[in-house]
Amino acid sequence: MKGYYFITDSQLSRAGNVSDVQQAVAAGVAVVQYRRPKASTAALFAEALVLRRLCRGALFLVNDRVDIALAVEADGVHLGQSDLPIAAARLLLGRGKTIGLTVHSVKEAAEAAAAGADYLGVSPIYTTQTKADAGPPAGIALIRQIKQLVKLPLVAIGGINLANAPAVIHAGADGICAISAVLTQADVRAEIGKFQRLFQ
Ligand code: TZP
Ligand code: MG
Repeated sequence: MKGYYFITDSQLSRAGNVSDVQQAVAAGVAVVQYRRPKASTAALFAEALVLRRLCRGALFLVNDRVDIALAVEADGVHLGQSDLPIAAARLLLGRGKTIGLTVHSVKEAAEAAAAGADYLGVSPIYTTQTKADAGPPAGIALIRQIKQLVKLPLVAIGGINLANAPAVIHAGADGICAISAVLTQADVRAEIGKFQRLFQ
């Protein structure tokens, strides 16, 4: 979970999810999360199968959908607070798979750690237009607070760009995700590279 964490977004993508994931893998990202909340199950499965094959060397996680993750033999899932509980997801996926959970508070972070999450998404750090129901921005203070309490890797998300990313990393984020800041740019691979260099 160290470094830039890639998440797909069909709405913001210029060249499509397949091209974006190819660019992300070429940039050397450690994680690719396939997120496509509005797609049908059939469309999700078909595209996940293609993306899964592209992610050699990168962890391939599916957003929300444990069934799709199992069906394409993904490396794990990223869940939200209203998705399947971690214990149930773990039962289905088994111990070897990665389960991430989005948290919005110190309380949710402590609960996620107790439930056996492998890493936490801390969200949203700043105001975001990319996820309508992301909730109010928590600011980097939440990263610091969770870091003190929980020993899991923390991936920060929400309104992160090249200007504010250094402060997010400094606050203790192990990984950062910036969706619009990367996918609205013409050269996705080059843009990811700029975020990766912040970790060097
Ligand atoms: N989960 C919490 S905020 C968010 C997701 C998927 C969207 C982040 O997008 P951006 O464009 O980096 O603000
Ligand atoms: Mg979700």
